[in-house]
Amino acid sequence: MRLTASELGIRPFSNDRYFGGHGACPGCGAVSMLRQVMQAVGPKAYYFILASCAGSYFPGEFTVCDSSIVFTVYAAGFAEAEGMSQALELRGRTDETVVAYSGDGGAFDIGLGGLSGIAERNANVLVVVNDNQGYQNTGGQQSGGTPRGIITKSTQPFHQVPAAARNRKDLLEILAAHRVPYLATASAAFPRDLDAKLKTALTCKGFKLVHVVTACLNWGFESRLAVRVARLAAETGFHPLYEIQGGRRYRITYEPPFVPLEEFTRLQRRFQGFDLELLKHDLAERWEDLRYKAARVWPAEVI
Ligand SMILES: Cc1ncc(C[n+]2csc(CCOP(=O)(O)OP(=O)(O)O)c2C)c(N)n1
Ligand code: SF4
Repeated sequence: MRLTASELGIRPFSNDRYFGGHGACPGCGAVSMLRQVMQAVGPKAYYFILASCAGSYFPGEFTVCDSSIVFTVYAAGFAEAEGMSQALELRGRTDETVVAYSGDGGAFDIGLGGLSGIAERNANVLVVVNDNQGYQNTGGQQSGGTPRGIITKSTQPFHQVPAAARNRKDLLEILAAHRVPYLATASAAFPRDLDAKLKTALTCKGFKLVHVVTACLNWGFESRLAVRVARLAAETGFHPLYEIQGGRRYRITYEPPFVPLEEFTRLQRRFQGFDLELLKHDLAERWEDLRYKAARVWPAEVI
């Protein structure tokens, strides 16, 4: 016997790609980002979700989106997405999009080998990295994307490595070295910028990645403040918004007013006892590097 969608308790499809009923923490900054991603990508899409908090954004009991979802593992997730894009291509189904969706732990650390592989092969996949600056689904441990000095569940009790002696990976720089068609950073609190970048990404055949920093409640802010925290991340220069075409052409898409960093840090517990000067130094260096690269003029034939 075949049951209709309403008999199964599944909500009817609407113009919204992502419905209410998710299982994320109330106030999670990633959910509005995911909603924006799904709206921009449209219904004909396959999402490969690497192990992360996103498992709770799609609880499974009730459909909360109208695209196909595959929950997968760190080591294979990116390659599975590539395989799907190849299968669709072989069948001439070029109007469908394959998305690999990963946390920073998956993209910066555990799945980095797979990510590098599909970037090298220029797989026709849109990668969305939900960077909440830690392994948040397992309680908030430090990842390769956690800025230096920030207190996480795994750094706080031990302080084995002094903050100044640690490094942070720059994922976009790693991928720019692969010379992929399109890379961008974005923020859920800047929806027009995010939407424009997703649309640009979707016009590129091959590898494209949008790296979104989203506010996570494990950062220790009030749940109503996720959008404000995400907005301040960009306004203070903590999270620069830019894009890179062909691994070389950098463009800063938002010139921040450089609101004092303290406006951002004072809202979050993870910055308690934190060496703000270290962060200011890192940000100044990052901006100098970014401006240098954005000012560089490449000959027209170099993509
Ligand atoms: C190989 C492997 N190691 C560990 C885990 C346990 N695990 C599940 S989700 C998760 C955290 C993921 O962190 P991240 O990728 O940053 O995504 P977030 O949860 O922060 O959204 C971990 C460690 C796993 N599923 N597979
Ligand atoms: S732990 Fe953080 S990222 Fe995960 S659902 Fe909760 S608020 Fe969102």
